[in-house]
Amino acid sequence: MTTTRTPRIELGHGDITQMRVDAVVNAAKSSLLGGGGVDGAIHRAGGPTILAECRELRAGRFPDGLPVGRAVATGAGDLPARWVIHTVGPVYGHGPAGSLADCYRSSLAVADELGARSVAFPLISAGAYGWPREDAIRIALTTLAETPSEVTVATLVLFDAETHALAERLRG
Ligand code: AR6
Repeated sequence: MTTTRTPRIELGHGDITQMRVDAVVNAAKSSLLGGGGVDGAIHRAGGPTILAECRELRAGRFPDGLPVGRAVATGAGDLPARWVIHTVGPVYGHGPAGSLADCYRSSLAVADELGARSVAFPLISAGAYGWPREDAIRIALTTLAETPSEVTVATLVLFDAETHALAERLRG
């Protein structure tokens, strides 16, 4: 039976790679082969096994890369988490409407497949991909709160103090 439960939302502050959760979400690029921002931080802190698994995914399920709005899991290498869930956010102003919300929904769906109960999310698309922070925060909080999932705690991790304070205000 599909669940009707929704995650409890928490706000976190700082480096997502240090979170003691079952799964950490990566704001990846479609190639899955690493990059800057949170993606670079996850691969640096997690070590080479994450990239090796990403290369396997490219050789197998996703020869053309992971589409925007979709999500896929790997192990988490040396991170405290067990899994990394990679999702590709839309570049602001491009891509189909709703694809940023799709990232949060598909990441929760993958977390359910894994049996992850605690998941930490970065503010997807709000860095290199240019999404305005306030809108990105609203979409993240609304989507996480409304998506049925067996995940009990979804933590939205804001990297800097100003963005964290903005998220606190928007959550009310
Ligand atoms: N922990 C938590 N949040 C972080 C961290 C961290 N260690 N580092 C950055 N952020 P971005 P995007 C925040 O650019 O916009 C990459 O090169 C950051 O302040 O990481 O989805 C990929 O390879 C911002 O609020 O992701 C892709 O090519 C948020 O994470 C592309 O950038 C997202 O910023 C993806 O761009």
